[in-house]
Amino acid sequence: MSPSHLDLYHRMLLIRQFELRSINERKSGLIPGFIHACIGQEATAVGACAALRRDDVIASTHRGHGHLIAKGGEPKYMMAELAARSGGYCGGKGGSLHMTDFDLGILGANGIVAGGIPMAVGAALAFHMRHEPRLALAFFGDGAVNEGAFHEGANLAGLWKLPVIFFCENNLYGEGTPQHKQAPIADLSRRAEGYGFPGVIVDGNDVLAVYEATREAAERARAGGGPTFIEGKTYRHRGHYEGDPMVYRTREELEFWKQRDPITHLRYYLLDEGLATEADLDAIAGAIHQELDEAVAFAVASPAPAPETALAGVYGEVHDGRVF
Ligand SMILES: Cc1ncc(C[n+]2csc(CCOP(=O)(O)OP(=O)(O)O)c2C)c(N)n1
Repeated sequence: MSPSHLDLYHRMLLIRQFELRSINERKSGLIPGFIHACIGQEATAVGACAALRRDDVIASTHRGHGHLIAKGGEPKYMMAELAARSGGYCGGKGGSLHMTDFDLGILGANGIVAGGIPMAVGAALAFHMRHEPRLALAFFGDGAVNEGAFHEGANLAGLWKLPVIFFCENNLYGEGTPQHKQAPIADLSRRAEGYGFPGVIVDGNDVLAVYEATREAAERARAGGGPTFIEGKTYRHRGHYEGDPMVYRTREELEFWKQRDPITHLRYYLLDEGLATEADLDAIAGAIHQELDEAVAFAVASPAPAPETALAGVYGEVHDGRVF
């Protein structure tokens, strides 16, 4: 079933506002550590996850807040995790880079560039061997395409026709290095041909186009047709991390992409097509504001992890040769 346009808008705005609030709470001292914001990239996360089923899985990245919210992650547990509080997704021990919720099919954010790709391919291999009609989607950036983990994962997935989608959020930079200084080709989706599966390019700031491309890829994967590489061309509005002086790009370039903001784009589309009124969109913004106030209150009220739990959850428990 197609997602409702208002749901897509709601999720994208929730991601944007969650991150803006997190950035403020980092300044207020509630949140320690790094924040890698995905502001500007909300359409790739939301469009892709809208084409998945609840029991499909995603592997995320260091820029993962959007992926989690798009797959159903709850802001209050995310905010508590960012604040290093015990009520967070990983008990406050992981922070922004290590949020996981297996019940929602979130295999985890990942501090290792391309680190989620082998995990998604492994999950897809498991689904394939168990004849389960599920699939895995790995999100990664343009920089990750130059890592060995991408090539090894893509090769096996192509060879064994695994139900996996390689979703590259090409925001044109790996930290401060522009894409043309890291790879000899402009369209990274061309890499897929070498591994025997299709590569498609999509406007990563158009949530409906992203949804449609991912829906097609998911259909092919579930029908046994194997992987697809989707390259969503997009842009991050903020630095690589909060505090990045951003000396590697011009104000004009940033302005060019802000004119193509995915949320503004969808907002005008909804209003122009008569799919929503200003009042509908204001009501969504109001509900999000309240949800985020509650998320911050939840984080503030949640205690720090108890010292005696420091080693809990570090290792899986092994029973009958299986790790739990
Ligand atoms: C294996 C590895 N190498 C280097 C780093 C340092 N690092 C963190 S993020 C990043 C850039 C990643 O760029 P990209 O994959 O394009 O993702 P984006 O930040 O653009 O979302 C680098 C080099 C790392 N975390 N892991």
